[in-house]
Amino acid sequence: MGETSVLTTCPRDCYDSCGIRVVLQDGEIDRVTGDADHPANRGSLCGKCTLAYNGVWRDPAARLTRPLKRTGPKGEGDFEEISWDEALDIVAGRLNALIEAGRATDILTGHYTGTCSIIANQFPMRFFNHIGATEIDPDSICNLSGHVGLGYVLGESAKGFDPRTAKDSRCLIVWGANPSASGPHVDKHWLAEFPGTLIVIDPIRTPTAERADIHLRPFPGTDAALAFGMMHALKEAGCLEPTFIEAHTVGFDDLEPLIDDWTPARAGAATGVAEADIRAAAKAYGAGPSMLWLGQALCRAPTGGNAFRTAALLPALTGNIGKPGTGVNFLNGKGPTRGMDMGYLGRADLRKNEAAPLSHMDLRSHLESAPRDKALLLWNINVAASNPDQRKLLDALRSEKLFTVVVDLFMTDSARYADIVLPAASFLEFDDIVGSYFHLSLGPQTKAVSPVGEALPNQEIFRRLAAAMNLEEPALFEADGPILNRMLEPFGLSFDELKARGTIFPETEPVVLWENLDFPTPSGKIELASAAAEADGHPRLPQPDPLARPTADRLRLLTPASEWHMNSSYDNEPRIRDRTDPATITLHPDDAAARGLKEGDTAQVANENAALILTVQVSDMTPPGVGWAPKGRWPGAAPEGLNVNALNPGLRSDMGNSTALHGVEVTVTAA
Ligand SMILES: Nc1nc2c(c(=O)[nH]1)N[C@H]1C(S)=C(S)[C@@H](COP(=O)(O)OP(=O)(O)OC[C@H]3O[C@@H](n4cnc5c(=O)[nH]c(N)nc54)[C@H](O)[C@@H]3O)O[C@H]1N2
Ligand SMILES: Nc1nc2c(c(=O)[nH]1)N[C@H]1C(S)=C(S)[C@@H](COP(=O)(O)OP(=O)(O)OC[C@H]3O[C@@H](n4cnc5c(=O)[nH]c(N)nc54)[C@H](O)[C@@H]3O)O[C@H]1N2
Ligand code: SF4
Ligand SMILES: [Mo]
Repeated sequence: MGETSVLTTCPRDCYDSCGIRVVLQDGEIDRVTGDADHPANRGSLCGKCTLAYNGVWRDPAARLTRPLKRTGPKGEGDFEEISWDEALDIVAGRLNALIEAGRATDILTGHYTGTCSIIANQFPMRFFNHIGATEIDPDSICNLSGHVGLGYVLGESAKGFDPRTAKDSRCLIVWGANPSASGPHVDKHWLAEFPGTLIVIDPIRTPTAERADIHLRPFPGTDAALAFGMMHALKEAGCLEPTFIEAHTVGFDDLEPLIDDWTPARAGAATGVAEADIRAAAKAYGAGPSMLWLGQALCRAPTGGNAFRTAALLPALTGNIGKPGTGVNFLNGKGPTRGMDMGYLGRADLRKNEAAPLSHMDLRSHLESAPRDKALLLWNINVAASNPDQRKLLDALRSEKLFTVVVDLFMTDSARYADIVLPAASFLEFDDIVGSYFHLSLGPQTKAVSPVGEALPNQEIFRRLAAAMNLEEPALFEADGPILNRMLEPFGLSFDELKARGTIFPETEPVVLWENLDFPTPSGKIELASAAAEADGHPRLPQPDPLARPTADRLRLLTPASEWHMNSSYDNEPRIRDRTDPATITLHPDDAAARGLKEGDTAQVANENAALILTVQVSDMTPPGVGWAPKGRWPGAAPEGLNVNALNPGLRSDMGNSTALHGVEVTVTAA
């Protein structure tokens, strides 16, 4: 057979959705590399995936290869291999017993974006919808506050701008995103080639911030005050667009007094940003056409929903939306921006449990509440590493009463607490479709090799479980092939044609989203003031008030995306461990000096919830009052058995019952 290659698409939770070329020798994978012709990554893969996809992801010794049954105490990692039939019979028996007892809602499904390919990400929800299980709201661990906040303003939060329209733009604000880690090719190509003024708003001087013409460094959680200061400066400079405001927004008269109150000087005092820099940023944005990118960390403050509402006022007041080179982008959903029928995948119409989903912020307490003999099925998610309240959550997972099933590629911390572990196939091992949440593209996920051992794609696992439970709903058994073709129908393509073409843009030319300025809000306009928000218990208007700063002995802890991890993935890749050990916290030189700490010292990072020992790095990339310790390490690999999420008691944002992990405060002392 010699050398052949397969074109596929990276399905991880990343802005890039890179094109991948899998090179095979005699049908076996020789190497996983970037696709030189792919518009997003142009040949390279990120460092972390280059190592992981050529390492643990293909290493049968690192992967789960057979179903496992627990033989020792939970958390210890003692398992025996069993057959698929036996594993599915055990799970089916437990779930059917709960359903027959009228307790289907005590079956909890926790899932997120371990893989974002559409069938593996959504199809299992058909099973859970049909049996009437309780869903743990996926976005509540990530960005739900942003969706709710932006939803109040625009009526739709998953329709932003087409990045290709940047060629027509003269200014871009990147607010609370760090694509140098979270979308490295967006950073390296799209941002580097942006034709106008680049403004980055981030307390940390990230590599993305280093690219900026203007870097504003507000203290975390003070972004709304900054936005009001910018609106004041825009008004003074005559950059507000009265005609646009009149025609396409509601609530300006209510909002204007707040704008007048928040001078750039006042905003500067509240945020720590120099007044002149606020004015300079407003001037560049106001000149337009201007784009605004709202990153996912902006909504992870306790006031994150409000921050989103406030930042979204800038395009509304200056008319920077609905025209080439403008817009406000959070995430581009495949339904709202590519017309795909995403609801078909998970079949929400089959849903039997009408109750609101559970928030991840309530998972621990819910597991602790009676009756304790619930069932918890986790797939595409690693709650033991990534959820807050980690110590108590691990205690709850340790309960012998709870029945836990984990579907993953690896023996993660969560899997160690499972009764039954089921091996999932990786994206290299089955066909699917990947749609970027930044670029308006769609790419094939093409099977390159057979799954390792007995691993199966998520969707096949849940088909087999449905059969083992004697369920009869036909939708639970639909095969992948027809679903793939159905999802591509709007584009007049079959899956085989997509595979042959590689990544496509359903709209071949750049699209101006919101061009008709028709907003699905109650008023049909952009809602500067929102009665819907008020009805939900929020202020009618976005509020400028900054989040209170920590007291002098404490630091705010920021734990955003790491360059070397994909959320909690890849910490088991030895070459990534070599690059990321030991676990660090970066402190501003003044904060380090005040604590008698220097580079390389070990420090105790602690609060009411936990204490961790981390190695100190000293750099003014971190502002005074802030500690920076990126996410992604496996708690089980640390001496304490915990990671930074043990320091978060489960802080909630102001909207959506969603995580506010960047509100965590810690003391840092010499260890
Ligand atoms: N401190 C801190 N904590 C955070 C965050 C933060 O910024 N700071 N961010 C939060 C956010 S935004 C998120 S989204 C969460 C994400 O947190 P995690 O749930 O840890 O996310 P991932 O590591 O992307 O994926 C979860 C698991 O999916 C597995 N997986 C990959 N492909 C497949 C597959 O095909 N099938 C199955 N069954 N499993 C697969 C991976 O091996 C991995 O163990 O973490 C949250 N936690
Ligand atoms: N390499 C890598 N890529 C990833 C991930 C990963 O773990 N690793 N995770 C993926 C997932 S699930 C997500 S949700 C995205 C997240 O990716 P992004 O949207 O980029 O968000 P974060 O990485 O959480 O944080 C981005 C920046 O926001 C800053 N920030 C924190 N608090 C505030 C604040 O109050 N105000 C302002 N203005 N800035 C603040 C942080 O300092 C950080 O530099 O990345 C995805 N891509
Ligand atoms: S994680 Fe992101 S940067 Fe890395 S290969 Fe996948 S899409 Fe590309
Ligand atoms: Mo996320």
